[in-house]
Amino acid sequence: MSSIALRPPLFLSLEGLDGSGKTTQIDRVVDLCERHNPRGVVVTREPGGTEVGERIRHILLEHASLHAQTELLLIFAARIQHVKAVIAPALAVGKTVVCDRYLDATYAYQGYGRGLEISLIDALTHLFDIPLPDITLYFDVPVAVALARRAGRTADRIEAEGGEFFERVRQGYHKRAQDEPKRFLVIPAAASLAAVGTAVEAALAGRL
Ligand code: Z5A
Repeated sequence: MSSIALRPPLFLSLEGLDGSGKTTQIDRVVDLCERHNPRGVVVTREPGGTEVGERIRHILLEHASLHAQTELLLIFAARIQHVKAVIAPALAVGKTVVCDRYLDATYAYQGYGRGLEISLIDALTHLFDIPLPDITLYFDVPVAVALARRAGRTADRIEAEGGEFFERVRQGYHKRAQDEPKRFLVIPAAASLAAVGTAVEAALAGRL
């Protein structure tokens, strides 16, 4: 068995549709992680997490028109920088990393949402040695709930997609969760704030 398999789960990602409430719950996740890891917790996000990554995020969310393949490669460019400059160094010194969106978002949005080949995302992941999180908290809400929670907010380029796009994205997340039931902790996130918080704590109990 490799030493990586023996280390405690240190790399957590949060995933879900926009409006799923993942960012609202991130402080609770970070508090729980801090209690279990005296070496500390690094909180980060994708796209972003580095100076160049934040610049790429701006292009991704605000540029009027991008080809789907351009979008995919920009996301991977930001991710490579993020892994090398932030995630891997933090994990190497035993810190916990909590990342608001990561690789599964690429499968869900660019793969299922945009219709790019899943094998292309697999290949890029393999080619650039992108690590998988140990635990992914997936905040599952029906598309209608996510859209209602975002109502009144100015939509960025990706948020401006229609309901059918987000139905495909949700299917993509469900497929990822089905394929990797040990890594994915599915949180029913259409419930009240308090109920979602309790579900997060229950899901992480004994896993940190
Ligand atoms: N993207 C991509 O396409 N490919 C990739 O590989 C990656 C990302 C990594 C930016 O992500 C975009 O990047 C995203 C996918 C794409 N675009 N889209 N569309 P982001 O995570 O930065 O953006 P976001 O998803 O829009 O995050 P967000 O605005 O932080 O949404 P959220 O985290 O899901 O929800 P929230 O902000 O916590 O909550 C939304 C609202 O609902 C807020 O008013 C809350 O007070 C409310 N809320 C939260 N929980 C509840 C409950 N339980 N009940 C009632 N109301 C609630």
